[in-house]
Amino acid sequence: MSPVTNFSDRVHPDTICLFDVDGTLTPARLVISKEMEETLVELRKKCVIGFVGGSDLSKQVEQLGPNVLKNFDYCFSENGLTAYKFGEQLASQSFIGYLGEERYKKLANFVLRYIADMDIPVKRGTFIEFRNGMINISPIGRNCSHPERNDFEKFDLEHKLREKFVTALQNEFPDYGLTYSIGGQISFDVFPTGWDKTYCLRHIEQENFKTIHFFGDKTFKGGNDYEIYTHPLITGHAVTSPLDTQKILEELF
Ligand code: M1P
Repeated sequence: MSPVTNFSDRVHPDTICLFDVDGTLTPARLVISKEMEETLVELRKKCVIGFVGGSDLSKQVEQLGPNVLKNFDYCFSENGLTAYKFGEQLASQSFIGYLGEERYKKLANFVLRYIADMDIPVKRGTFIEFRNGMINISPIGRNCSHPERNDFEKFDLEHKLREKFVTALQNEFPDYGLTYSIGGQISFDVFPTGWDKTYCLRHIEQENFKTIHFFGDKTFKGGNDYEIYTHPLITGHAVTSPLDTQKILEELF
């Protein structure tokens, strides 16, 4: 099959559907179902498709499959700070470029000290994950097991550890221009204010899509889908699960 270079093969070439990943295309941090894969293959015949997730590309490959760059027209990792169109990487900016080494060092030292003083049932490894467009901070550590991740989420719901951590960071670094976003189960993302999921829209601006659908599960204020879901250019869909996403797609297309 020859590679797609424009969208004229679609029934609605001026419509794009953008999807959050965790809780929208897949269960949180788990793998996409066969049914969802088939739904997306059919949808791609009708319109342009892309995903926009907070995670980095390697996690999205684990969840959406090794052919993710081929299966979506647009792949937006880290809110679009790492971006691909038709499998080709698009230009972007970096977190460290924005913050600078000195300010980052102060932030990282504060975070590691704060976590060292946290009394939580389990601690594993990778407390700060350094990505291109953001850092991800996890009090339990990113390489915990799946049961440990579920337990932490429950513990955090009760003790509000992440909320308190974010408040401490906001108080300590009021002049850094950073946004703290609790989007998943065990961590929160830290990125320059404005580099939320709306960042990805600058990569599709020149296509002049007439309709931009966005599907996400964390569309409430404070959720990491809120800014894009409420953006004036977006037709937003709040979903409760991947099955709900499929149901809404059936109704729409
Ligand atoms: O996609 C939502 C979030 O998924 C992960 O969060 P957690 O590991 O806490 O469940 C992270 O990759 C995070 O960056 C992302 O926003």
